Amino acid sequence: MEDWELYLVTEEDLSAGRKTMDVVKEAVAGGVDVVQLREKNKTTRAKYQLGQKIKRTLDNTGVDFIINDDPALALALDADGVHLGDDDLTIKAAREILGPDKIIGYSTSNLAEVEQAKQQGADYVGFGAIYHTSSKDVQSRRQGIGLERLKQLSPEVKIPIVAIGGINAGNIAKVKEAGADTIAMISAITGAENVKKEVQNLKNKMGCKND
Ligand code: TZP
Ligand code: MG
Repeated sequence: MEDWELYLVTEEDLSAGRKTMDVVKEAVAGGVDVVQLREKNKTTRAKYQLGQKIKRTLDNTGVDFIINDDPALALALDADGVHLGDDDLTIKAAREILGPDKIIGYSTSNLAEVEQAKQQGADYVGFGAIYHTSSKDVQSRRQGIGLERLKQLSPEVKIPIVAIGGINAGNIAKVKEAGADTIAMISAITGAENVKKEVQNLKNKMGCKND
């Protein structure tokens, strides 16, 4: 988690007609550090089957694998962790299912939520939507919260902050500079014409070396 720079969140419906599996392979070749299986329009069974393939692709690459929403699916896939939000199981319940070693991330939009997630045992927080996004139906109070809130937050928070929402090659450097430890994105990666090249470009813009 400490070395996560770029975090891909998958969504086949936002992948320009390509399969998520192909987007993941290209993104890994380009250098993403972590992949989250999201896929809001797939059934649990379909996510399980796709997750098994992604897991095989990520094994031995050093790229971490996170499952959105569903701790049982994360356990069944032996993923590295789960990402939760307000509608999902609590962090405590997820911890009971997954044990002490798996990563638990939690979605937040303000300092109070970050503090609460940290207290409840989250290993990292998602923070956003930084900019306006149409990739997710975000509540208006969480939409486009801006860099100032991120700046205010970053010195105080002792767990990694994963910034998300409307981030792309044009604004990624600013978000990183405002204090995000990790940058997460759906459409700027999944919708890119050349996913591998775009991931390399994004990592360069963040000032990371491509490894
Ligand atoms: N959580 C907050 S904003 C968002 C999620 C999953 C969507 C991010 O998608 P994009 O395309 O990178 O704006
Ligand atoms: Mg969720």
